[in-house]
Amino acid sequence: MRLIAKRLLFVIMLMIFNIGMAQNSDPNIVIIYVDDLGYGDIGVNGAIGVKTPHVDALAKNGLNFTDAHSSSATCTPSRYSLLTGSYAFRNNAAILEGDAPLIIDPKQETLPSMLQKAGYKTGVVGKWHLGLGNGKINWNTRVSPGPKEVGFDYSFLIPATGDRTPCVYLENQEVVGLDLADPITVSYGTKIDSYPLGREHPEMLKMHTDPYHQGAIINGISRIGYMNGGKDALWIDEDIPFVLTDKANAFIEENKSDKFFLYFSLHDIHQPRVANIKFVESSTMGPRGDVIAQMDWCVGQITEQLKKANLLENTLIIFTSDNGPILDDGYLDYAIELLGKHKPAGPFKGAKYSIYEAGTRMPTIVHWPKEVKAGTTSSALLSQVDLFASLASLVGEKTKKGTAPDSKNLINTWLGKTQQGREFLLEEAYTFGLRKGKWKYIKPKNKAIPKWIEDKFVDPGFRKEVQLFNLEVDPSENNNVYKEHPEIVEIMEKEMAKIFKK
Ligand code: NG6
Ligand code: CA
Repeated sequence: MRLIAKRLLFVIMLMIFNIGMAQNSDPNIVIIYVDDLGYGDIGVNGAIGVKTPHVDALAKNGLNFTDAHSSSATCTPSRYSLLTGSYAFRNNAAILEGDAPLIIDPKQETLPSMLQKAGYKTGVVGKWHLGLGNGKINWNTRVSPGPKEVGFDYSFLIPATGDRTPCVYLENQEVVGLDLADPITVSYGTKIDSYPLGREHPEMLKMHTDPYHQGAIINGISRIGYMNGGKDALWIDEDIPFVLTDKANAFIEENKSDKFFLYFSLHDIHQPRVANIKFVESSTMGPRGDVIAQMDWCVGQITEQLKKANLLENTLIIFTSDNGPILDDGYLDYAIELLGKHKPAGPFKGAKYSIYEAGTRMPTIVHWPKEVKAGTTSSALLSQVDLFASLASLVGEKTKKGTAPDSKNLINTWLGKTQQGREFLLEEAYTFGLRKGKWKYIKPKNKAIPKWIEDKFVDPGFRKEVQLFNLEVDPSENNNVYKEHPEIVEIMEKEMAKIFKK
């Protein structure tokens, strides 16, 4: 009897120990989400005009992917898919103005709320661009719903983009440094009392712009949208990377004894591209290169902070971008003129907004010394939409039925344990692309394209005929072979119909 009791005690102790171990061994998770960074913009992928030693170090000590994709060629849709595991088209997610309502339903499970269930402290620092509130936003009180309501315990946000009003930070959904005697109003479309406008005061501008960015002038830069009030709360563009990095590091410091998930969503290298004086002329490409160097510095700061807290070994860092590179997105910063031999998209065709590969094929590095072999590469076909199900599996969470409908558990691929990626991969732009192995199918344009895109990019990716490319022999999508391979076109169209019907 005593022996049985002893054995039982031993088994119970073993179980307790195991549970403790399992909890302790869950990694911290940090997604470093860069804005508009192209496949070829980092050293390990062949960058010429700028050095990125900190990002390269992540690759050297981790796993670098050559065929990993954001789910869309623009920001809001990619972020929506990342956080919900659902394709953006299912919710008509498109680039949002700075006063748009939140596009994630607070009732639905999200990547951060799933991780909360698994015991993680969750935080978002940086660019949001998923909308806030329910309609008309009052910026002078707590803005809700927002990150908290969709699963982030902590938030420090740039509400939309650097080139859109309001130009203020929100911490836990309240404007930072707001003087209530100087309340904020914001408007898109309807003219309101506003800071001086770019279109009326070009002499006040640091950088000239296209006609779409000639609204409120703040810090010498004119933006999309009107804004009034909130003088004490205005951000200084040149300080944004430092402010965000400090907040991200503070989040790590505060949560170092818990498991945490940090979604560090850098504003760089989105426009307006104005580097801090510390980084001016740190590249040979002018402002666009300088803000890549600045972004690289931020990455170094985060890894340094994790190292200092003794957490680097067991932190899963996923470094990637929301959409492809863009040289001229409205502000005159000589990115085209100063490019030299640097290839922002690497060998791929297209750019931000484009359905060609460069629109969604992202620089993607996974770093987790405890689990991921250093200095490896993977050519597996992967989409960011899969991070939801993959991370759920990693932390042992089941997702509710109907949650993350497009997300596949490919955790072993993300960690380099297999090279087996997706069979099919959807790419969203102003039309749709579908990948299967070496094949890339492009559906003829099916959506109205905003006039400014039509004006600026005569991208044949938007044309009306079917396109099919064999990326193995034609990685830059120059030779349309759809007539030679009707059988592949058929497979692709069938699969696409299935995705749309789901
Ligand atoms: C576009 C802006 C562009 C950029 C983009 C969002 C115009 C003409 N252009 O609407 O400047 O802000 O939105 O970029 O309005 S993204 O990376 O957040 O998708
Ligand atoms: Ca972007």
